Amino acid sequence: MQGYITKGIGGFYYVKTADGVLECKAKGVFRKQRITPLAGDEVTVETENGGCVISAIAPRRNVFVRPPIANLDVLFVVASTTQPVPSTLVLDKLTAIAVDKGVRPVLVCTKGDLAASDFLQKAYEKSTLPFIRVDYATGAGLEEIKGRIAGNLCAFCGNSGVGKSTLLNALLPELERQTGEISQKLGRGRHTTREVTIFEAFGGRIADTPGFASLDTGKACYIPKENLALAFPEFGPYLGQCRFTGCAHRGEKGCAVTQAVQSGALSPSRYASYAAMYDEVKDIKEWELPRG
Ligand SMILES: Nc1nc2c(ncn2[C@@H]2O[C@H](COP(=O)(O)OP(=O)(O)O)[C@@H](O)[C@H]2O)c(=O)[nH]1
Ligand SMILES: [Mg+2]
Ligand SMILES: [Zn+2]
Repeated sequence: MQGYITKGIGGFYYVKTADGVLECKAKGVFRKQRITPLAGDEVTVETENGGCVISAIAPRRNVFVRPPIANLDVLFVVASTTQPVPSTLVLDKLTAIAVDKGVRPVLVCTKGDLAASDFLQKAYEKSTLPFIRVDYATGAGLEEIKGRIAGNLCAFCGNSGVGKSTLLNALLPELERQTGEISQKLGRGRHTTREVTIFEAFGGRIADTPGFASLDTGKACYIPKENLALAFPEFGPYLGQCRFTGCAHRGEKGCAVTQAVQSGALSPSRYASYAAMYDEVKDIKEWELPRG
């Protein structure tokens, strides 16, 4: 039987199949291969000694280590206009990591009622990244977010306090109850659950990722310098237009990317993030990069 892992906890995996959620163990072979099944994994379930076991894990389209999840389609990167004040560098790192892993990033701007959101909007208007401003007074933005959930496995990230829980509760007033029910079923009602839990909503799936503040923007997620420009999708048309092959877009003569920044076709803040990220990784050797 086929399904996907909604949650893993204490050596048990909860696999959503056409017949409902099955409590499974993983076959011993995975431990030998040092493979840990993850929420989001597409798996095959068999019965063994009257219980259910995960016998196969489909190849992963992508994996995140922290939070532990596989096969994300869409990453909503939540940024608030204030409290906390957004850092375009942090946002650009998150979106670049997503793009590098084949996940589509979507920026969500909160707290537009507390401070102007146009500076953020401006920073992204020349990127190809979707930018959704939510307004809880009017409900603006919520339908667009639901539309982007449809058909996808999604997660929300962003610094503590930007409004991730508020957004999830606005989208799904049922959410709190739903996660409460799940943790009760697992006999963990007392604890606030720290595991990733995937639930279905709006024709798609949402990964509830407690403590998912910032992805692993650390070493585990460094993007090698050769791939970095590709993680800024709007640079695409200029790549290959530079005078020198292998141009790093860091001040070389005849660089089409920096020319596009100067002419206003590309956003200076996006380019500044690219430059900062490039300078962070430029001296790291490929073999020093644990890729997660
Ligand atoms: N005024 C205003 N407050 C918000 C908005 N979104 C979230 N908040 C508040 O910001 C605080 C942090 O929100 P929370 O959802 O807990 O952030 P999280 O840490 O990302 O989950 C809470 O006090 C929310 O009520 C918003 O759009 N406008
Ligand atoms: Mg929260
Ligand atoms: Zn260049």
